[in-house]
Amino acid sequence: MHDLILHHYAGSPFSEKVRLILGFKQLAWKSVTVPVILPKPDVVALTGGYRRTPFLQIGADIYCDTALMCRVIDRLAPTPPLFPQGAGGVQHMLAQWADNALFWTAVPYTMQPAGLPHIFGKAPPEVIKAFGADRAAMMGGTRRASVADAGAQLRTYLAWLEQQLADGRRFLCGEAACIADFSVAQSLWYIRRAPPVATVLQPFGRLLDWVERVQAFGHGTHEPLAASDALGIARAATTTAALTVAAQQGFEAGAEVSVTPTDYAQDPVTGRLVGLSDDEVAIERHDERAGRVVVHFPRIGYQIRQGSPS
Ligand SMILES: N[C@@H](CCC(=O)N[C@@H](CS)C(=O)NCC(=O)O)C(=O)O
Repeated sequence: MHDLILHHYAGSPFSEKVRLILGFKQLAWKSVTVPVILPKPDVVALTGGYRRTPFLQIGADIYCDTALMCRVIDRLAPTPPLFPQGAGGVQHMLAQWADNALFWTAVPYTMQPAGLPHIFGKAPPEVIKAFGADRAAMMGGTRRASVADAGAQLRTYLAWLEQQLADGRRFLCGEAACIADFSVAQSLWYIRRAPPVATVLQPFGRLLDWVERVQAFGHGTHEPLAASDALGIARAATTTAALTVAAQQGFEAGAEVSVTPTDYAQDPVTGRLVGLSDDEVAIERHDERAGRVVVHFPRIGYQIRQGSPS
């Protein structure tokens, strides 16, 4: 089997979600550090234009979006289960809420003036300015929560989570960790990187104990890998994912399609449709440096369109 290659950067919350899952599964993986802002030439060589962080490479298969990456990791390493039966259907709903609603209060709240020096360290002002411009362009016209709004929403959400733990359970959906724990933990991890802002967590004692338990899973074992070597691995590999194109969804196998995130960073990826189901779409593309790759996306949060976008 090919190595698991995580393309990520240290300060990315969604990457932390996946790193903790790799720790939970006690997996060994290769670590490619990607740029925090555009341009990302080595990223788009593999993904075809998707710029978000992280993504997972397995040979010539490129998995975008942590929702899909988590399912792939759980399929490859089923023990301990990331989606335990006992955690029920609500684990998925809670994870989706955390990846969206909770995340978009935690990030603007942490990026208030008191938090910035902790997030950016000793970065010079032009780096912070470039980051702001990159993310403003990535978000398009989306309205970002003010610190006051984000704070109010965040405190409400934290109280919900504390209530969920009120019966003394070890994890959010019971005695075993599940996907919801990792999706929620990424936002708390981000807030805790900025200690003056992390005081918002103080009233929530059970939640603070819980996040320590999730962080204790660690990140598994990993070795650095150069982006150029990751490209070489893709070029040398043939895709191994077993794929079929479901009938009656309005798309033909082999047709040219584009896949675009519907929330933010709406960069289309174009290719030939090779896989389609209710929870995944896969397209094949050729890149001068990466060779033939198959790029996979979840269906939730993505739009498939016929042809290439003009
Ligand atoms: N739905 C995506 C969201 C990923 C996401 O928003 N990641 C942030 C970093 S934590 C990002 O891509 N920021 C812009 C970038 O890294 O270029 C997922 O689950 O993977």
